[in-house]
Amino acid sequence: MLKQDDADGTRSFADPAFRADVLAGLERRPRAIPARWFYDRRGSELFEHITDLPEYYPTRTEVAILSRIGDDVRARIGEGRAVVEFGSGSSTKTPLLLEAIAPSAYVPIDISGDFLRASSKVLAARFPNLLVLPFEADFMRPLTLPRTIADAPKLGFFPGSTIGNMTPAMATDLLRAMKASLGEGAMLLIGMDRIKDADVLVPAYDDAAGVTAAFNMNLLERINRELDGTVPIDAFRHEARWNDDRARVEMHLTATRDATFDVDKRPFAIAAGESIHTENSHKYGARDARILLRAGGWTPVAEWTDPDGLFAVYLAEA
Ligand code: AVI
Repeated sequence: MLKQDDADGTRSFADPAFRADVLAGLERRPRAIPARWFYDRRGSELFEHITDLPEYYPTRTEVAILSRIGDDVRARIGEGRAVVEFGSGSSTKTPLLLEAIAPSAYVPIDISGDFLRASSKVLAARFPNLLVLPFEADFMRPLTLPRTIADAPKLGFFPGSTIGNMTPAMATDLLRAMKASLGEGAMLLIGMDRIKDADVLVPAYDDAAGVTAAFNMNLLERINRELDGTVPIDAFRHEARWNDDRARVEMHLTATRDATFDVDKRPFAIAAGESIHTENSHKYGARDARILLRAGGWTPVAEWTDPDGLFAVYLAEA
């Protein structure tokens, strides 16, 4: 089905997987739509903005850790590794690592080919002597990496606490898939956000400027834009909740009044107070993180944190 893209007036195809996830997510109780659908163009821009917010400590804290540990990481991993990044790479974190360890090659893996190619181009221009091999794939499953790097030992890189957006079961599966993809002798450098007081965690996901609210609400706008939706946006509000039992911040879109709407010509009704669960962001204490890594088949060998213990970066070996 052709759909109008509000952002630039061009026409694009509605993703059938988006339609299927939204329809199934609105049918189920409790209602839930996977967080990966946040990241259309507008959502990605809003996420970039989130990473600069005063309340959102993870990005700047992890960047500060990575800026400090380069020599130590280099000494621990040895020479000649190929860096395999799970995700397209960030314009700040990836160069920090590449500068520090001077790898033999860099392979960013992402399911979104356009984004992957654009960010790889920028990186290749910045590191003209580095072999950059963008690889379009779903890294949640074991992969056969490009043959060019077959003989190099690998360093997997998974910053940003993105692992926190998965349930522990999914995170364990992903760690195992990474181990299988990276092969013998691999190491993994991974960022995880730590458990802390709810009065720090909740504002990080419900900032005063309302950027995270806009990021969450954009999902409803995307449904209306791409799936013939009639969701009354003003009948929902953004909510961030700390779920202590599951050690995670949850984001919800909570109905402020009873509402009815259509998506893809299917009718839905939601009662005031009911919510659509849109994201989990799990937080890991020091021991929890090591247990998770071991459950995923990795042995932790080093860890670094910031002076306030907000965020941690782990190095593990296969
Ligand atoms: C991408 N991910 C690690 C972010 C997080 O902190 O869970 C996504 C995010 N959601 C709201 N703010 C940031």
